Amino acid sequence: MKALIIVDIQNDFLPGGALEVPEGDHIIPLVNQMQKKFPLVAATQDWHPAGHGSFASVHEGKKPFDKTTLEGLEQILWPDHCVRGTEGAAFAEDLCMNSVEAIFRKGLDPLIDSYSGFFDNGKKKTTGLADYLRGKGVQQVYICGLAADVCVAFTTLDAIGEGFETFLIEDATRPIDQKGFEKMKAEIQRKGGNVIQSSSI
Ligand code: VGL
Ligand code: ZN
Repeated sequence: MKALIIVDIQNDFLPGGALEVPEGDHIIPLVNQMQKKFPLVAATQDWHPAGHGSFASVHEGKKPFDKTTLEGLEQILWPDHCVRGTEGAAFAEDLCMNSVEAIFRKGLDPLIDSYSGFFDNGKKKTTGLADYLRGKGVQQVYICGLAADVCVAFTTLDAIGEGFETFLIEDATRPIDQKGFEKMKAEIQRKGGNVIQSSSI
C-alpha cells in the first residue's frame, strides 16, 4: 500500500510567514488534489516550544541562517518559527486536512532540532512515523510539502533508510534554497530514492 506524507505545510513556511519558502503556497492546490489518490495520508507539523535552541534569537550575537553547534550537532539558526499553539504553527488555511489520518509533531525538545518526520537530527528519538506506516502495511511512501531542501529532504532520506520504496514529488514541494535542494536530490537518488513529478502518480 502507498501513503502520502505531507510535510510542514504551516503558515510560517508560506510567503509572509516567519520562515517563508518562496512559492510555498503554490503547492497547496496540488497537494489537496493528490490526496485523493492515496488510501493513507499523514502529515507532519513543526511544533517548537518558545525559545527553541534552533532559533537565532536565543543565541547571543547570532542572526538567522548563521551556523552554530547545538548539543554537539551542527545547527543552522532559524528565525523564530512554528511556536506551538501560534497561528504560524497552524496548518495552511487552504490545505485540506479532512483526509489526514494522523499528524506527527516534531521539534518539541528545546535542545535538538528535528527536520525529518521520522527522527530528530541526532537520531536519538523516533516520532513513531515509521512504525505507524509499517503497522498500516505501507510499502511505498510519497513525500510532499515544505521546505524541499530541509524537512522534505530529510524526511525522504529517512524513509529510504527505513526501507520504504520512496518517492519525492518534486512539483509538490518548494525549497528555501534551490542549490541546497539540488544537492539533497542527488543524495536522495544516490541512496535509492525516486524524484518524480505528480503527473506520474
Ligand atoms: C523546517 C527549518 C526549520 C522545514 C523546519 O519544515 O523545512 N526548516 N524548521
Ligand atoms: Zn523548525
